[in-house]
Amino acid sequence: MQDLYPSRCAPTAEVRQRLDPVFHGVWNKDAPISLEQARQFDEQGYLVIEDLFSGDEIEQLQDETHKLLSDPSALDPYTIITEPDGNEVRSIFRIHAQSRRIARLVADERLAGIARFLLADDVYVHQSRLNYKPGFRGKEFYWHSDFETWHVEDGMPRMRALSMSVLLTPNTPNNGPLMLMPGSHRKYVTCVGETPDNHYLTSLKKQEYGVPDEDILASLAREHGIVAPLGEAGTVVIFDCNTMHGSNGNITPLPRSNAFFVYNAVSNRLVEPFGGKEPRPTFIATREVETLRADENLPMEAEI
Ligand code: 6CS
Ligand code: FE
Repeated sequence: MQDLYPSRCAPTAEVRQRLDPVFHGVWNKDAPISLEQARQFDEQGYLVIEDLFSGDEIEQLQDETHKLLSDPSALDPYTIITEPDGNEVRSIFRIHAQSRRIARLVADERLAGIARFLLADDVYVHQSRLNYKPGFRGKEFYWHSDFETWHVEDGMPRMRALSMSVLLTPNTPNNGPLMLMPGSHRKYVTCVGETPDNHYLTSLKKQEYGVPDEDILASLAREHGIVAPLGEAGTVVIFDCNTMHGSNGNITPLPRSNAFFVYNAVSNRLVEPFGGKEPRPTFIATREVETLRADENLPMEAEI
């Protein structure tokens, strides 16, 4: 398959044009979001939706994530990523396959239906994770485009995927909220440097390859600015696979915990990584596509 988005293969970094639509569909009156929201996502590369869930559902989700964190022994050990300089849990990957409540949430029509609409295709979960960013010790996530990594290291062919970050704790100006460069999703920033073997063993702790150079980041920030969507638990931040984003460390006592669900179009399923290395493990990048079905929409309270 032709590599339309080559990266980490040239001596210098470049800013290239995006070749794919952002909103892949056409708005209609039965859409799950308004025309303004669809335009916001298409033009800015992100969208914030509040009040999708009831207070009870948010509490259920917080209880579930506390349970996951409090009993890591019940999890697949390789899905637990600790902070680079300590044993605090930084992320837990593949949570939709390790928690039935989260499996229901990720398939919930209020989320998957929006992903299906924006990607104009059936969808599956490419990746899910809890980023805990604990108080005092949660480290940063440096600037990056998710798609650049998913293309080079996982073999995601086109830009037809999006992330939904469900805030589990209040995201305040101080505790390391997600930062995005609005509009940056329409440019493809290539990176330099050969990807190390088994790069994920370090990149999920601290990413040093597949990060743009500072001159390009500075010019993107000058042109697009930086926003940090804040909100209470339950707020959902939807962002395109190629929107430049990152987040600062958290030295406040308050954790900044978010659940991330990455929806990929079924037509955009992974092929061989374009970077030529071994594919990353499936706990990071799903290779067995299980299409999410609209009828699997059980309220989170329901016990299976
Ligand atoms: O490598 C990845 O897939 C993960 N890394 C980051 C910093 N964001 C996307 C994803 O969680
Ligand atoms: Fe990311």
